[in-house]
Amino acid sequence: MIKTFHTACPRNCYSTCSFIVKMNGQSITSIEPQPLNKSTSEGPCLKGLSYKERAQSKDRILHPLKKVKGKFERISWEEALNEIAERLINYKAEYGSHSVLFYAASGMSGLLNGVSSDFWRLYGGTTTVYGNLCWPAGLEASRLTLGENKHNVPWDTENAKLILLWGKNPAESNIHQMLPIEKAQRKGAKLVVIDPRRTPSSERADLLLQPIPGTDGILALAIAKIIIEKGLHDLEFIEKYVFGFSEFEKSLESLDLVQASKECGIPVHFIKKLASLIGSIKPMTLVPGYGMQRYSNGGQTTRCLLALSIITGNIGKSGACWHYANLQSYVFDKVKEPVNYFPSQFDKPFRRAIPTALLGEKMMEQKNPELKMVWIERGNPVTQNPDSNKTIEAFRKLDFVVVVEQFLTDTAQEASIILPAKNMFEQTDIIGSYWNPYVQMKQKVMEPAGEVKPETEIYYLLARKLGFSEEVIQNHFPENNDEAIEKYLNKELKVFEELSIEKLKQGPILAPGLEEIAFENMNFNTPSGKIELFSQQAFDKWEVPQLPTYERLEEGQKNENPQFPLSLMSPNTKNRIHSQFGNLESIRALDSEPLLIMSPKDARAREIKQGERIKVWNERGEVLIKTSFDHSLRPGNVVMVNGYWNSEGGSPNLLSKGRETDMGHGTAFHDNMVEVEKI
Ligand SMILES: Nc1nc2c(c(=O)[nH]1)N[C@H]1C(S)=C(S)[C@@H](COP(=O)(O)OP(=O)(O)OC[C@H]3O[C@@H](n4cnc5c(=O)[nH]c(N)nc54)[C@H](O)[C@@H]3O)O[C@H]1N2
Ligand SMILES: Nc1nc2c(c(=O)[nH]1)N[C@H]1C(S)=C(S)[C@@H](COP(=O)(O)OP(=O)(O)OC[C@H]3O[C@@H](n4cnc5c(=O)[nH]c(N)nc54)[C@H](O)[C@@H]3O)O[C@H]1N2
Ligand code: SF4
Ligand SMILES: [Mo]
Repeated sequence: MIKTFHTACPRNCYSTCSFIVKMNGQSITSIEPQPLNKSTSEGPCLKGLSYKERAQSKDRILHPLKKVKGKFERISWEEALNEIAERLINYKAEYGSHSVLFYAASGMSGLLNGVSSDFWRLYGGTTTVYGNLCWPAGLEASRLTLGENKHNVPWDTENAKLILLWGKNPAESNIHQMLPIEKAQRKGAKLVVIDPRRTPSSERADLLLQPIPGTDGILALAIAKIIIEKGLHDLEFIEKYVFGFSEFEKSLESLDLVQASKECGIPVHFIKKLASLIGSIKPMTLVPGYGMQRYSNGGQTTRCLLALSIITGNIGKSGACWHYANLQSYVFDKVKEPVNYFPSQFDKPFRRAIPTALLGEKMMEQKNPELKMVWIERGNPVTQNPDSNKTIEAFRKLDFVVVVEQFLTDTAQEASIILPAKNMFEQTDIIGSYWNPYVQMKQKVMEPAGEVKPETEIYYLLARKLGFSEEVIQNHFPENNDEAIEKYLNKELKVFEELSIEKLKQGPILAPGLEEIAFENMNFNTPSGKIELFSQQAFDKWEVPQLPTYERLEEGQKNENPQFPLSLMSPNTKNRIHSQFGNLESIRALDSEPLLIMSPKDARAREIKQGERIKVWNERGEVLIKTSFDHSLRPGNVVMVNGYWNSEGGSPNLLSKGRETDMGHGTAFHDNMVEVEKI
């Protein structure tokens, strides 16, 4: 008999698609679109469709493994958990619990991830990480300015008359966004893409501007200056809702258009053209991407862009929107990843915290106690955090590494013990989205494969082995049966009348209290109660200027090192979510190895041919891969997409530096200079 389940994709992906899974016993018969989700009604992407293959992959880890003389051997759960428990007890007794690092990242979202943090807190606290690899500079820039992170519902984009995709490439990273964009275009809207690369998203654009990486701040300020000089700004809106406009206007006096044009590489007449579009076409939806803020100046750059939406009054109306992140469906704190952007607010006894952007370096620096052990779940830091060589070095200095994983990733290769991880079909959980406005249930549709145990069960068993009291166990660790999990989730849902396990089983539910048009009431949760172009907090918290300013990149422009003249970007790509999916045959058939994309001009200067194997290197590492020429790429820029494993040929993070963004403790992956050499 075929059974139908409503579920949702738990990947760290804007779309957070709903879909319907049909099961015949333990076998998936189909993965189909879920029309109830208005943002993703067309159904999942190729990665979503490959979940069946992923669940059944022959490479999946199905039982605990222990490294013995450099090789992984199968061991029993009893043996694995006994060794882990014994070590946890000993490290704590001998060095203190902070000699253990708990590292979790964004591999799987869900409310149950809270159980992991609870376990480590109850263990007595650990060292953990703060900051985030992804989006915090832009989040913090938006929060400083608007008071919170929310945007109009995705389908409202079709009401825009001007759409700017600024450093975002939704045709690969958020395919469902291309539909409202196309609808808007059919109704006459103009689409402008601003990206150093010519991306699939730009194929539909009316205008593509290709700035020098990391210089968008000055481009935006130049546009603001022209708009204000021509009187195209919305004075009424500014007077009512904006704090610090006159200071902002004044700060633009010293900006020279010709110099700005030289700095960002966009000819003056194109800057003027874009200023005239932004100044005259309303409503405008500005969609800044996350890639663009992964620079040492990312937060200030984001504030410069946001200034354009503000001075033209494009906030709080249908079609008019600053479309960065929509946290309206993050109704439970724990749905957010276990990160906290502000170390001062840390739960002190629980955490000794190190920045995730400098993971390897800071792991090795810890003293009193030194780190002895790391526990990794839902993350692949060797591939995804900057400076892979440092991360590997730090791991190899430890006594003991536990990795909870589905596959033998670069990080799992460093493990002493690997515990097999669940997949999205093997446990029920509840997820939000940072783009669509739904709270959703990811339903369990099958029993875990092999000897796989979800993290909740692993912690339940470990809590017993560590001698946690019965009361603590009852309160924090659901037993691994479906009823106990649902009871745990229901407890979290109780606050919201609209939400219940039973209702969520029927499909996605709009977030309680959702504002379809964000900021429509013009309430801004900032110190002045207005939109803050001038932010004292920006200075007090992050020591950046109170106004949006353009800052030159730390590596790319300030420390120009003639030895490394090429700027390396490592954006996301269609068929992978970071380091996930690339190991599946269906994805490999399309995307088999990492490539260095470069301009033929840079290649010619180095006597390099299309498709030739070359060395990309800098003082942090090297990668040996093939080239692929891109005539549309600006000479001086090279690209290696994010997500390839070192075992597949190389992650761009072998080359990136551990460096924080100017605000939010983000990670400046793209501020990264390299040289390319014939081998
Ligand atoms: N298919 C797929 N989808 C994904 C992901 C994935 O890995 N694969 N990851 C998800 C996650 S976690 C994230 S954070 C998002 C990220 O997705 P996006 O927000 O789209 O971010 P990126 O792909 O990192 O970069 C977007 C674009 O910014 C451009 N860019 C780089 N530097 C600059 C610059 O200085 N100025 C300008 N104007 N543009 C610049 C890049 O060329 C790229 O085309 O996607 C999510 N969706
Ligand atoms: N150079 C460069 N580096 C980047 C980026 C970039 O643009 N350029 N982007 C950055 C960004 S935006 C992000 S968000 C990060 C993402 O980096 P990470 O957060 O590390 O994410 P993933 O690579 O998606 O997934 C990590 C692992 O989680 C595992 N996993 C999946 N489900 C589960 C589960 O239920 N339990 C357990 N235990 N494991 C599970 C997967 O198999 C995978 O190996 O990468 C960052 N790194
Ligand atoms: S990876 Fe993104 S686009 Fe693909 S199914 Fe999951 S949420 Fe949807
Ligand atoms: Mo991300």
